[in-house]
Amino acid sequence: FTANKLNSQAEITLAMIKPDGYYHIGDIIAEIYKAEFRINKMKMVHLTKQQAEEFYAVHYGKPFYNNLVDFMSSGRIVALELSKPDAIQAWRNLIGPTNFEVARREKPNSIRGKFASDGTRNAVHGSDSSENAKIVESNFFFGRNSFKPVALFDNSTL
Ligand code: RTP
Ligand code: MG
Repeated sequence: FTANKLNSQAEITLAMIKPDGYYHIGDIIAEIYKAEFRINKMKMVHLTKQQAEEFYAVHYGKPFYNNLVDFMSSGRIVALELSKPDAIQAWRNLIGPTNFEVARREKPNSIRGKFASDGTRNAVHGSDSSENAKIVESNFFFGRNSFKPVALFDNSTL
């Protein structure tokens, strides 16, 4: 029995509390703990438009891209590296469907079901694959060359 053995069953995912979700930080973090995620890292930032464009580069050219990057750079967000077994799917289940109307109708108790307000403003983000979570998204916020936070919480050595 070692801490490493426990950790080897855990997966990480990168979550964001988006600018609209910022007003519900307490409720969202309570949901994270209730679902037994570990918060490895947490960083509060205000993305520049360029940084938002970089994070969402995979969506470049889609009809919602400009609204999305304007919104994501419009206020503070909180980036979190979460871990637990099957974290990526577990977090996506907890946040609910992308579309706010579907979320409200079909998953009213999900985070988006409760807090999303339109097609763009859907309160939270979650990684969609393990590669994205680690190599792309966590690295974007927490890697060696990542930008300065407004506030940082780092639990990784505990
Ligand atoms: P996310 O990446 O934020 O976790 O959301 P997702 O995987 O559920 O959705 P994705 O398709 O990756 O879209 C990224 C974000 O773009 C905005 N969006 N707006 N107006 C629209 O039709 C539309 N479609 C997507 C949302 O903020 C979505 O979360
Ligand atoms: Mg996505």
